[in-house]
Amino acid sequence: MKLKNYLLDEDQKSRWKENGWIHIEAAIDTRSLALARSEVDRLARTPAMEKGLTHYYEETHSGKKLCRTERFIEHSEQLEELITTGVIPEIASALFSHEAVLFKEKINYKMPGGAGFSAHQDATAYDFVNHHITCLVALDNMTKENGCLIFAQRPGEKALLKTNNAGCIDQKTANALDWFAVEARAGDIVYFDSYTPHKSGSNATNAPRTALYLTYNALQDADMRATYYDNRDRIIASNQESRISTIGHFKGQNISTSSS
Ligand SMILES: O=C(O)CCC(=O)C(=O)O
Repeated sequence: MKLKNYLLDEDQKSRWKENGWIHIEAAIDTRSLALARSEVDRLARTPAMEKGLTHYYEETHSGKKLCRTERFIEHSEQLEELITTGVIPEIASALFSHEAVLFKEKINYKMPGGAGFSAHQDATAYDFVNHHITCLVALDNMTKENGCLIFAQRPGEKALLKTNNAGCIDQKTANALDWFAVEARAGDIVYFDSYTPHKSGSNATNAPRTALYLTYNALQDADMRATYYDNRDRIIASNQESRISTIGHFKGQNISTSSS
């Protein structure tokens, strides 16, 4: 899978340092975008697998819909190549100043009527390593109407904001932040740090808003993907946990999981 050759310029590096996120427009060429979309469609139709492909569903105004698929690189050579080789992990490595390794990968479908996410910092959701960077790959245009990401300024490079019982940013703290929506076009990528506060709205349009979220950590902190997913398996199996994450940031209703 080919990406346009892309290197971070000085302006992007300083915006990353200042804000903890950067938006790179048209990073993925049309052919690769079409291939990624068709692989995502295929994965969405592929049955969940024990210790493998995991699907999560939510109840929407038009019935039960797929909201997330995780742990899929073993089931798509094309997506594995996009996610683990070439420009996407190379930029993550540049942002870490160390070689990056994949921590987890997910597809958020945000179907029509699909729910948004409460204000949170990913650092509260991811165990095992304390610093992650996520690359969002927009497979559809992401707009305010269909629930694009909305960022706020980090309180400090590695500072955590006050949380509520669900592990999300407490309401009063969230209300005091300045939020700005980052709209993106299909083929754009957006990197954000695990300490960057973010949230999103629901999808009020009639079309899905599909995006890949590829989360990396510095390899020098260990390769924890297998451990992370083994732990998720245990949580899901032990208490029928139906949250899509270790924190309760997803606002969807009647969440259900199928991993086997
Ligand atoms: O896809 C979205 O709208 C936001 C996703 C998000 O913040 C997350 O999955 O942690």
